[in-house]
Amino acid sequence: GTSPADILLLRKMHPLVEKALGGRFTLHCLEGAPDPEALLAEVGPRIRGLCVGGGVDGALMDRLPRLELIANFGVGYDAVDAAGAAKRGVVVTNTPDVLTDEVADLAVGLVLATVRRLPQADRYLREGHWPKAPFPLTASLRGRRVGILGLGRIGLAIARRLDGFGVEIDYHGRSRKAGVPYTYHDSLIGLARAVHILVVVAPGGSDTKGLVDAAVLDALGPEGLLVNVARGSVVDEAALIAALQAGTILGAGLDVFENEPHVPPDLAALENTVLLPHVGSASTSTREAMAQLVVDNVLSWFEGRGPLTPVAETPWSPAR
Ligand code: 8YV
Repeated sequence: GTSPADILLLRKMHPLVEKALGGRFTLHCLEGAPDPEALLAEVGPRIRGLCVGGGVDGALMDRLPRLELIANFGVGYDAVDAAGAAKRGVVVTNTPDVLTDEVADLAVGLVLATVRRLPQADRYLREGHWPKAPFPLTASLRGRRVGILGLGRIGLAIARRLDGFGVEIDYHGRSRKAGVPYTYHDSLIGLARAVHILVVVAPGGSDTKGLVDAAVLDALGPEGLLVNVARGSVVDEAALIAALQAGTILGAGLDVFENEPHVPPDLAALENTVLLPHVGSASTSTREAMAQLVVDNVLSWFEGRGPLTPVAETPWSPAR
């Protein structure tokens, strides 16, 4: 007997989200609205659910006094003020697990592409250099140690894949993980000193901002490679550019950047970088699974069954 809840989309999302929710809820989308500000003023007071793939701050939440749920499209939710949401009694959900293997695959691909310079070799061939001279010899994964910053779900999936490549694996994070066969370092500098390739998979946000700084890159050393599939904010991008230019490290493979979709021209001008436009989870099937999990969280919440995948800041136990 009650009227369908009003749900707000800040941006156009995966079509599956609108398709699946459209029949059961009253959907509003700010992106593409003739006057987004007027739309927000009009529907804000009625909105009970928010589907997002980007930033939500306290100022926006204050304009949505009946808000109950923020469903984030993506496992990383550093752009959502989850603590502020918790203070307001708003539940935040993300999309863990469904993208773990996809992102881990991409990370391993990026490691190999960076070590063996696969995109550079492809460009070399296309530009017609091969008949003149063979492609210059590259670094190797053989006999290397790989360090993982952030041994969470995705970090562990990357480590398991790399096991098959016969490399030693070390890691650093806030805590030592029980039951894993990898070497723990209680400092990032210590990890960087011990390994040749550092893979960043730590969550973004204020806790990890600029963690990979000039000193860490220095510790990684002139044979070192940095691979980042997490958030650009975890790496001090200016320090990275300086290190790449100076040869402090050998190269970098980056799927994420500080100010996406803008990539510093200095990074693109470097020959020892492999740069991807944030495609870790960007396969048709995985994006569909992420969209479905956004939908399922919204349905579960508004059918009174609670959130399926609440984030850590959201105080929620299934028993409640
Ligand atoms: C993005 C991601 O969510 O899941 C994450 O944390 O970084 C990606 O999957 C994706 O770009 C959709 O916005």
